[in-house]
Amino acid sequence: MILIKLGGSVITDKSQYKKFDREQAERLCREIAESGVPVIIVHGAGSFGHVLAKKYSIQNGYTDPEQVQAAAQVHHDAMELGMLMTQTLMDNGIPAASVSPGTCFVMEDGRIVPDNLEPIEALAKMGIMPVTFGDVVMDRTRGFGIVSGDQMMELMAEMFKPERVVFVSDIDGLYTANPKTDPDAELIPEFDAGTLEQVSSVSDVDDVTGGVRNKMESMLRMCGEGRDCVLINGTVPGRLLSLLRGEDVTCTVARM
Ligand code: IP8
Repeated sequence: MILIKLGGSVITDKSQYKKFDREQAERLCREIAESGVPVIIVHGAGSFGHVLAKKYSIQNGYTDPEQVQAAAQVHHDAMELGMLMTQTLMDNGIPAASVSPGTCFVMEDGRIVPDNLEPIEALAKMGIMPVTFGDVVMDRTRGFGIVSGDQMMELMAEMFKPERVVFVSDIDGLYTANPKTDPDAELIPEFDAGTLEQVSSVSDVDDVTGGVRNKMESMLRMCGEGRDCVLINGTVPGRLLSLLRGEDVTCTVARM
C-alpha cells in the first residue's frame, strides 16, 4: 500500500480563498485509479484552510472571542474540500469517505493524539478509503488548533504501515534554494537528515503549518526499514502515474 498526500497547492489555487482546482484534482485521482495500486490518501487544505486560519491565528489556539466564528468556518471549509475530494475519487471508481481528524483525534497543548481510531479502521476494513486532511481540531488545553495533512500522514503511516510514502506538491522536489525565485536553484534527488541542515526553506506561500521545511522533517520521520518517502510534482501530467507504476521520475527521495 502507498500512502499519498495530495498537497493543497495542487488541489486548490492557494492565492484565492476556497478555489478548488477541479481539473488537477480530477487528473490526479484518475492517475491513481489507473495505476491500480492500493493507496490511502490524505490531502492538504490549501486555500480552503490557510487563508482564514492565518487571518485569525487559529493555529495558536484560542486567544480572542473573534476567532470562534473563524475556527468554525475553517473547519467547515476544510470539510467542504474533503467532500469535493471524495466525490472526485468516487467518480473514478474509488470508494472513499472523508474523515475529519477531529472524529478520531484530539489535541493536547498543540500535540495531536489518538482518541478513537475505530471510524478509520472500520472504513478501511470495508474497503472504503478513509480520506483525512488538514483541519481545525479541538485542543484540551488551547481550545482549538490546526492539524496539518502532514501530521495526519505520520499518523496514517503508523496505522497502515505503507511500503512507500508520496507527497504530491507543485514543485519537482527539494531544491538548494527557492526554484521560483532563484534560477541557480538545483534539485536535490536524495536527502537525509544531514542534507536537510544545508538547505534553505523553499516555501514561498502563506502556510500556517510551516511549508516545505516542516514537510521535509516529517518525511524523514516517516522513513523506515525499507520505506522511502518521495516528493513529486503533481502539476506535471502523468508523473504520479509513472511513480506509482515504479518508473523513474524526477523527484526528491528522503532516506534514513
Ligand atoms: O494544508 C492545514 O493543512 P495542510 C490545515 O496540510 C488548515 O498544511 C485548516 C489550515
